[in-house]
Amino acid sequence: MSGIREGCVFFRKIGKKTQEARRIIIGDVHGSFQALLRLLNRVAPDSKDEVYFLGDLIDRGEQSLEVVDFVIKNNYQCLLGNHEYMLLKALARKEVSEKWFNGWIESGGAATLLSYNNNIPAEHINWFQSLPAYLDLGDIWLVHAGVHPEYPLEQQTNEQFCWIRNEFHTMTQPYFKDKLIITGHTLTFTFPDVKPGQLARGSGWLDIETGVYHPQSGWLTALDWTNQLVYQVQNQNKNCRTIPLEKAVVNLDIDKISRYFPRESSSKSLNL
Ligand SMILES: [Mn+2]
Repeated sequence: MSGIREGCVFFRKIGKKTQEARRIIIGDVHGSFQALLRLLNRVAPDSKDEVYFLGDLIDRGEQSLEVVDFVIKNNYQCLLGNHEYMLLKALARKEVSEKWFNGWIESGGAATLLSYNNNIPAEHINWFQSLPAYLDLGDIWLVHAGVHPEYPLEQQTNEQFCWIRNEFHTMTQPYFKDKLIITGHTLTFTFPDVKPGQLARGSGWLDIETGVYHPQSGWLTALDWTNQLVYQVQNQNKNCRTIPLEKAVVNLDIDKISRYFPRESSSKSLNL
């Protein structure tokens, strides 16, 4: 096989060097089942390792059903993303959900309905309903989109945890003193000076959503927090790579992103 493939195996061994159970965090999959299988083949989690998905398993890509089924069957942990949130709102009650239904369909939900042949089983709906908005893992804190910097957690809703962008990304002080917030949701390369495939770090947070579905990127990311390694597969070709976290991440200049994304205009619309 090709050198790239051998390289993948080589790096996998480095990643598995320690005996310690690994904490693996995976960004938004968006129905890209083949890319997910390739990624997990590289990461090769064993039964000791803990695998976490940051939400948005569904929509945009063609195989939402397969992705959800796979995550459920493997008993991996998953957070609620705004796309699962939209699905639940859209399918909740016909009379109140037309706006949500149309919004969801236009945001990639059409591909999900096609994948499910218009019939999402109750088991999957119940599973979506059971997903937590955030997970506290001690030194790291996982959430799909972020938190509002000005409110305590108990005053925030799933809409904030699943959708927030500007207020969160322009924080000048970390939300937690002793925890790094790890998110998906916002495409990293929409921040200034971040290239497709790179991760983005701000004040107390790290965004690993590299946009597997996006024509400008195609990278799907898994972060091995234990070994500080980033595993990535490319959905548009057969490329894959493993990079030390510090080499994969761009530290954002908060003044610069505040100019790109002024706070006061941010909370008015829902960016689906
Ligand atoms: Mn999202």
